[in-house]
Amino acid sequence: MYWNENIECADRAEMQRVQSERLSNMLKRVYENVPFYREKLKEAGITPDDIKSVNDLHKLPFTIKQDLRDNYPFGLFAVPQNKVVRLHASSGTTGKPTVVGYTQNDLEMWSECFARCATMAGVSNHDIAQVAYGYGLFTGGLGAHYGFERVGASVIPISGGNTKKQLQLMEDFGSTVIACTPSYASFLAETVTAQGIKDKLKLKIGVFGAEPWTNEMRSYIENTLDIKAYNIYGLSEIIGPAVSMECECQDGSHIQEDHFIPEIINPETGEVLPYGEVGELVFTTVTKEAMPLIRYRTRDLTKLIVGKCKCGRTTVRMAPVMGRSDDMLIIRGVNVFPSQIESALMEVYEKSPNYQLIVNRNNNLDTLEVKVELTDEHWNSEVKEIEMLKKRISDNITSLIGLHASIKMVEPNSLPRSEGKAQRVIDNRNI
Ligand code: DLL
Repeated sequence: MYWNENIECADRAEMQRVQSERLSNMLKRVYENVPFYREKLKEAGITPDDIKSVNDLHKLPFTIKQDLRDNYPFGLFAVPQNKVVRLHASSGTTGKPTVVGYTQNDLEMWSECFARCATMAGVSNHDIAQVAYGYGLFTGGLGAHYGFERVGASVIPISGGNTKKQLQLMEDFGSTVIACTPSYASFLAETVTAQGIKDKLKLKIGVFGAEPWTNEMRSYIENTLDIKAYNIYGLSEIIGPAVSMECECQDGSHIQEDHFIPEIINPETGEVLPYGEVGELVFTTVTKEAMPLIRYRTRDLTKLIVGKCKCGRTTVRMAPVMGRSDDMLIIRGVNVFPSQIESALMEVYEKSPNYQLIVNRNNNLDTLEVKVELTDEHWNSEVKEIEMLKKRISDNITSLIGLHASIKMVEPNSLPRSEGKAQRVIDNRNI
């Protein structure tokens, strides 16, 4: 089932024609209405007329998160304030938040994109969709809400947290779809198992995103809740959730490339990389009215997959995000992504582990500690068994990333649970 077959299954030439036309219109709009971009294009010696098609995209300058901060709050808007009907902002742990505005048409486009995604996951007007992403400045809750409504599903706008109530409504209302972060889904799965209520639930589909997650974590959630788990990707600067989504083939996420043109670049040099190579994902939004972005550097590392998918869609796909170029930890010269540690843990752990990485610097030497939460079963087992588990985890991490980590097994339920995005890393080196 497709939501918009004409575009989702368009041939390349048609897609590029649509992209080129929209790109050209967008550039004219920003040149006229956004002083920041007019200056930037002038500096690069480019006028909108120089960009004839998507093939000229690489000539345009990049936009980075700092540009949004420097123009806080509304400096990048391309429409007057009376056309802006919604504002979202990302919290940002450092500096000012990044603010994104939407016109009525932008919200329409966002709901259309989410509706395509929901349909990809098999969600329809026969479903009851529980939205456990946070509602508020974060785009997850409202983005999913209007998208599921667009396909006619019955939406439960419960927002994140309050696990007891989540499970009660899930059971009483017979929710068939759950949308939340994968770390919260893991926690829900854990609680469902602990309460022995799986048979009382009608869940079939999970729409999980907003943070990286591993295949191992997917299997844990799918097996424990007996659902199919789909990856949804997005970032507030572009729209929020629904920039891309997995179909039933689960072989990369289809990008809504008639709205957001993707490129992969070498994060060091900015050079565009060919399809299939891993690098930083960059998006140019070609239909957004309130805040169009030219070649926005997401910092997310992935690769693009071209070619018709088995589902019939032809849109370019992105592989699961393997990390962010700014999340990558460099420990004693070794590049470490939290997702690699998670994979190493999951190979020896039969459930989705709760863990935390703590990086310290002692006498100029970086150390990595991995705190792993024990299950009740392990906690009550022999010390020897826990020691064996610890050794297997340690060996696995060393063989996977080539770095020694000290492993600390901690009590069940002692690490913080997340209702939104999980905080996996505590890097004490910058303090
Ligand atoms: O996380 C939007 C969203 C909400 C996406 C709900 C999916 C579901 P931000 O808070 O601006 O927006 O964070 C964006 O989160 O650049 C990625 O680093 C990460 N991210 C989002 N989705 C995924 C995913 C929302 N499926 C940042 N896999 C992005 C890996 C993801 N990382």
